Amino acid sequence: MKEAFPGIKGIPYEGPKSRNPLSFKHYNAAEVVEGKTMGEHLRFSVAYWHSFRNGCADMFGMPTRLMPWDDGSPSLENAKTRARVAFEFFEKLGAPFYCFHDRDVAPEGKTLAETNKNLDEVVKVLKQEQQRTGVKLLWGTANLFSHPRYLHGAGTTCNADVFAFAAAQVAKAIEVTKELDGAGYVFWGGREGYKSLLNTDMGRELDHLAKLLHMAVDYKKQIGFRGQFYIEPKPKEPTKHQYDSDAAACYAFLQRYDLVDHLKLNIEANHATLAGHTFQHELEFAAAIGLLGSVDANRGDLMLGWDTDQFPTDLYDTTLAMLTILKAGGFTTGGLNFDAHVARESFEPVDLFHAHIGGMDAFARGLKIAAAIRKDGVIDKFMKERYASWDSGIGANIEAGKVNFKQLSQYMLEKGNPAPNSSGRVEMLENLLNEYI
Ligand code: XUL
Ligand code: CO
Repeated sequence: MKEAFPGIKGIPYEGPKSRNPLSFKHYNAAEVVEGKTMGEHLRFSVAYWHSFRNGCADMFGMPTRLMPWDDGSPSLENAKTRARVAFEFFEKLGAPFYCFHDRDVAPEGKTLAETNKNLDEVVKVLKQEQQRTGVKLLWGTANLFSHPRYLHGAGTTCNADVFAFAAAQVAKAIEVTKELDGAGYVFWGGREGYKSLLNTDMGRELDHLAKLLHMAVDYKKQIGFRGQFYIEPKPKEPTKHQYDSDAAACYAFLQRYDLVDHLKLNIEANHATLAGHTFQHELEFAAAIGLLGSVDANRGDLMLGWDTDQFPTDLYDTTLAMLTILKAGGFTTGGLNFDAHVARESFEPVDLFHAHIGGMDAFARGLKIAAAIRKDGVIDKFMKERYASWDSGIGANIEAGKVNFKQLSQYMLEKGNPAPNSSGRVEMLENLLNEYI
C-alpha cells in the first residue's frame, strides 16, 4: 500500500533544544522517571474517531480535513485502507496504544448481522496490524449515540427494542475488544440523559442503565474478557443533562446499583470543565475513591462552553494531572488517550502529527515537573504538617472510631478552645508550583 504520510519516517526524540517541529522535545519513551520509563507511565493512545473519522465539520461548515487515503465511501475496502493508514500513523508517531468505537472502524450494515460481519472483517485487519506494529488496544467501546435509533438514548431509551439492540451491540463490541486483547472497555453514556423531564421517567431510566451495565459485567465473565471496564463522566452534550454527569455522580450510581467493583472511571479533561470542575478535581476525586482508571487527555476553551476536544498543551493542567496520577500509583490498565481533534483550520495530514507531538510533549513535561516536585517533597511535607493533628491524640482516636460525641464534648469542655490553625499558604504553594514549571 502507498504510504499515507510519505514525508515522515518517524518522530524522533531530539531534546528540548531541537527546533524541529516533527520531533519530541520532552517525550523520550525510554527515559526513566520515578523508576518507570516515560512510555510505561504515560501509555499514550490515539483516538481512532477523531484522528481518522472526524473531518472537522462544525455547525456552520463542511469538513475541511484532507484525508487522501479515504474515498469517503462506507465501503469495507475503504474501512480496511483507513485501518492500515491509522497504524502507519500510530507507528510513525510512536504511540503504543489506540482506542476505537465499533462504528469508527467498520460501516454499519442493513441489519445487525451484516453490521457484525463488517466489524469482524475489519477486526481481522486491526489484528494483523497490531501484530505487525506491536501497537496495542487501550480500550474499545460501542457507539450508542450516532445512529438515529438511539435518539432517545440506548440504555435509557423509552423503546425496549432499542435497548435490546444496544445490548447486542455492546456484547459484540466487548467480543471484538477481547479478540484484539484490549486492556479495557469504556462506557460513555452519549445520549443516556434527557432533553425534557416532562417526558422522562428518571428512576426507570437509571434502573435500565444499570441493567445494561450488569448484563455487560455478566457477559464479560461469561466470555472471559479480562480487560478493565470504565465509565466516562460527562455532564451534557449531546443531551441537555447526562446521568453520568461527573465522577461523583458516577460513583453514586455505581454504588447504588452494586457496580462499584466492576467499573473504574475514565476521566476526560474537557468533560470535567463542562461539569464545572477542574481536570485535576475529577482525577483527585477518582483517586480518592480508588477508581482512577484511565484518562481522555484533551482540553476545552475558556471562551467556549462546549466540548471542543482540543489537544492538551497547558503545562499547569498536565503537571497537576500527573501529580495526582503519580500519587495514585500511576496507570495499570489505563493510559492517556488523546480524545482530541485538530482544529478545523489545521487541515493537512501533517497537522495530525503536530497535534499529537504537542500533547505528548506537554504530558511528558508534566510528568517530569510532577516528579521533580515529588522528589523535593515540599508539597508533601506541607500537606503532612497541615494534617498533623490527626496523626496522634484526639485526631487519631477520631479516625480510629474510638470516640463519640459525648467524649469529644468532654474533651473540648476541658480544653476550652482549639489551638489556632496554621495558614493554608495558598499563594506560597502556587508560587512554588511556578518555580517548578
Ligand atoms: C465524547 C467522548 C467519547 C468517549 C468514548 O465526548 O468523550 O468519545 O470518550 O465514547
Ligand atoms: Co472521551
